[in-house]
Amino acid sequence: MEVIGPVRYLKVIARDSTGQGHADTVLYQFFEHDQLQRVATNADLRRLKTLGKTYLKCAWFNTDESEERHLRIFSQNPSADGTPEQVRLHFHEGPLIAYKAAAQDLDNDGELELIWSSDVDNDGRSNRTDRSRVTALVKQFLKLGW
Ligand SMILES: [Ca+2]
Ligand SMILES: [Ca+2]
Ligand SMILES: [Ca+2]
Repeated sequence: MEVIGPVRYLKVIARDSTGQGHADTVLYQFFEHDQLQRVATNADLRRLKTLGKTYLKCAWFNTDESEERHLRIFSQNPSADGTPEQVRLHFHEGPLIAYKAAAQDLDNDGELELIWSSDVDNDGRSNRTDRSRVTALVKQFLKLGW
């Protein structure tokens, strides 16, 4: 059980704003020590475009204006060499983690070669597509340098 949450994370929230049964809107918030630091700037939004598209495919969204369902994504660098050894994805339902995924750089060569994932895109199957979605989210998140 994790008592201490990540120092910094990106919170990603998707919504079905038109009531069509699928998410169409993505919001991004940058958190540090569980305090909102800022919302995404236009420059962030450009860099987050691909991440948002991938996240929409995960079908983890809210049907109202809430933030109940969201993703918290963050990196960990226990070796303190400046390049993360792990990136973790927590898919939240309110304060609870509904499911998780992670990528790890086992040999600390800068490549995150190990992917843990379940059915991150909620299509009822846990397969390579889920792993590729995790890989894409992780890559796009790392580009932010948050
Ligand atoms: Ca490293
Ligand atoms: Ca590696
Ligand atoms: Ca799946």
